[in-house]
Amino acid sequence: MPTTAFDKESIKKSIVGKIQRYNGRTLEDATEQQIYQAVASTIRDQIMQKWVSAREADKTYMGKRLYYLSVEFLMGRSLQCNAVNLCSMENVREALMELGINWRHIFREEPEPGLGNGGLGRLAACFLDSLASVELPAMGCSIRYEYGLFRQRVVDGQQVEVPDNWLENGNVWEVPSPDDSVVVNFGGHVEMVEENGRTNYKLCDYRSVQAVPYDMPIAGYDCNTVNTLRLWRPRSVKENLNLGAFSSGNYEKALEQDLSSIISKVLYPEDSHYEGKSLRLTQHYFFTSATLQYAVKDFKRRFGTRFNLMPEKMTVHINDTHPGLAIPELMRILMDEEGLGWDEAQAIVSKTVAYTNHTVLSEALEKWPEQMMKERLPRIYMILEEMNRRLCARLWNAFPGDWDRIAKMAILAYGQVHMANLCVAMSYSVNGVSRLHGEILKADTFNDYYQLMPEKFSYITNGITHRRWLMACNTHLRDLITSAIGDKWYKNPEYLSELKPFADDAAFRAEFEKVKRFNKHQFNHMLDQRQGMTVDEDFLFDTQCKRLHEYKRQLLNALHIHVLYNRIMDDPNYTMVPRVFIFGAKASPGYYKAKLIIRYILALSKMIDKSPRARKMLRVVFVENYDVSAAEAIMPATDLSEQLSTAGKEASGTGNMKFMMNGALTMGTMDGANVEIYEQVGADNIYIFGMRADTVAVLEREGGYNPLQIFENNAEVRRALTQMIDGTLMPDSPTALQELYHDMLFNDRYFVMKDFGSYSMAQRRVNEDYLDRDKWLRMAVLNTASSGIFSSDRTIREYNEKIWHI
Ligand code: 26Q
Repeated sequence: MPTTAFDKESIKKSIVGKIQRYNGRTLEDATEQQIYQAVASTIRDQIMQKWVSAREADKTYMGKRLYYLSVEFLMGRSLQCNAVNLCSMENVREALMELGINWRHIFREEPEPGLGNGGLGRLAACFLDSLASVELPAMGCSIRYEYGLFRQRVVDGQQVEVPDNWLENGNVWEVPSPDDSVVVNFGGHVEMVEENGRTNYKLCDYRSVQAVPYDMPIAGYDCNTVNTLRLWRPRSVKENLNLGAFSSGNYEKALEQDLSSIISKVLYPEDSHYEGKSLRLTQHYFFTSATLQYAVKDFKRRFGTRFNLMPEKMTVHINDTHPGLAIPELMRILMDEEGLGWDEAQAIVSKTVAYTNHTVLSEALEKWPEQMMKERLPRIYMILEEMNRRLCARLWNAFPGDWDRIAKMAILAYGQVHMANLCVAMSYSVNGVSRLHGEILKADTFNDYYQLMPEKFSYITNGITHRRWLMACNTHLRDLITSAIGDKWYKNPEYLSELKPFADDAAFRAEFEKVKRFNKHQFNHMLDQRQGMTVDEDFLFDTQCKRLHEYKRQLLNALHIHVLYNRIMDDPNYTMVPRVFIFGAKASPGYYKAKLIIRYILALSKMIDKSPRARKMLRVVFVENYDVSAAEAIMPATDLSEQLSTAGKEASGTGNMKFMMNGALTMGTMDGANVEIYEQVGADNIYIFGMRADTVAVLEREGGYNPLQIFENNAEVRRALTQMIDGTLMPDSPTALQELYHDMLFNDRYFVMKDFGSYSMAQRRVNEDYLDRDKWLRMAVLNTASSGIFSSDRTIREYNEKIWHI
């Protein structure tokens, strides 16, 4: 055990002492929030000891460093996971118990930093945990948003967004590092000056914003590595504030000029959907520029001006295209500030930056109007123009005369900056996040580039940190596994496979079932706490939790529930395995159809609850404000995981892995990482349905299919759809779901109707299998036992072998 671990007695002493010093109270009089602060800062003290020595060692480190740039880090709460990683969780739990305090109550006082939308942001957070735990020197870099992703409420059967003021009570985990502040410039114009026979470019009349780093320690599991998540916070540069306007009382004008007060106000709530807002562009440049300036400073501290060493000594990894301005920004620093020539600078940059793609949806591809880029970032725009000129010359040689193709591949075309083309052309590595996704990138999305530079392309299947998503959130399953195979899987999760023989052990299966029951009970606690309701713990828990998006097909799930309801109502003898369908999903505030789908789900829930008979077999629960903390209660309690995306659309998925690890079976299409889950567990331990990606692609090329035929031939579907708009479902607003109905019949872009039959058949099999308790539990155990490969430790090791070489 690491020597810095605190024993139980010192933990108790520290907590009581802090409450006395900071709050001037005794433990008995302290609020839960105050006790939380005391417990968290006790754990923080322990991390700090390691952080100090890690930073000390860093000073003489001459190897490679990784900068992982992401516009989102969806961290979730830190206290429990930090305690787990420091091997102090047991001591903390016992210390609190002896002080007469319930640790679960204290831990939920921690506000959740929701600095991300969904998969991409949560992946970045899992990566930080794994980077530290496999002891790679890395820094995560992003923005310190004042408001995270909105909090979701349900009012009158609809989503309502509420601001998420996560910093209200301060943040125990952050430490400002003002010494590392840098200045980022916006706007202005570029002047050329001849100096010593060389043309230099100078930005004039620009507006400056200071970037101050706020650092969060990231402690690895059972080791001495403590990495850093660096969140940049803008601060106004004094000279910059419009003092004239300010002193004449024109505060609005003074503030309007103060970019710094708005840059980091709020995280944009769009997930897999691009909107060309200029403030967003400003956010992206703000944190990439700050990060790159810091990285170059650190490089120079270590290696002086031997910039040709840069590709060996640092990698800048960009999480999707959002931090893609790292490419022209590094060019700018090397040329304008360090005096390198174009060729030299480009050779370095294109060996230093690596890019991961997370989506193939065309509406999510990032593009910026050239005009906006020119006005906000004139020097960066200039560099992009020159980069584009050289790129197109090269493309012209490769594909002479093929203008269409060249325009498709260009960085600048049709008045827009194409960030994906910039990232593919100028980075040394482009990777997908599952095998299928990697293949689609090569065969389709980036096929033109793949023909030209095939060696850049790879895929690395996503993963999740088994520490948060099993060891911390499902302590009873953790202990059961450890009682069977020991604890070596904590450090090497692939050992989970040693659990496979236990699938045939009746006593083990019985214990496994008990754990699931306990977790359903814990889920009920959470649900009761959050929205004052509970569900029957005897029911099968069937869950679809993820961002709301048409391609993820929550609609398919809802339509199926609707059909089940009608079966129950129409046939007094109908029975089924009692099921609760659990949904959790935030819709982007401007995504109208996604919001309609939420209304549909909520209306179904209400309609079912009105029938005492239907309620005995069927419930629909919408978990409000689905976030990391909710997920931590939902995953362990779930029996069946719904992964219904139209094949070819979900790049990977990571929720699918969390459910599997916690012993849920997957109901899924052959999409993203579902394909690899299928390979790990085998066809007998998963429910696969629906069209394959190649079939979908063919149908799409043919311009779709005719859903009306299905409507005409399938009476159950027809009935459900009709009820959607005839007042049966929503007596108070019968026409509310008209657009959903219309889309399903005339513009079923994601093939909901097409896959319905196959989905419904697969769901029948679930019913049968669940009744056979031995069979079901055997499958569930095998899912957990096969999940080791989906630990992000494996993912990170693969990134290091294939891409980073640290
Ligand atoms: C970009 C520019 C402008 C506005 C918005 C965006 C934007 C924001 C968020 C584009 C995409 C996203 C988020 C994408 C995302 O979360 N993708 C998910 O990434 C996961 C991790 O790799 C995968 O598992 C999921 O399959 C994928 O959907």
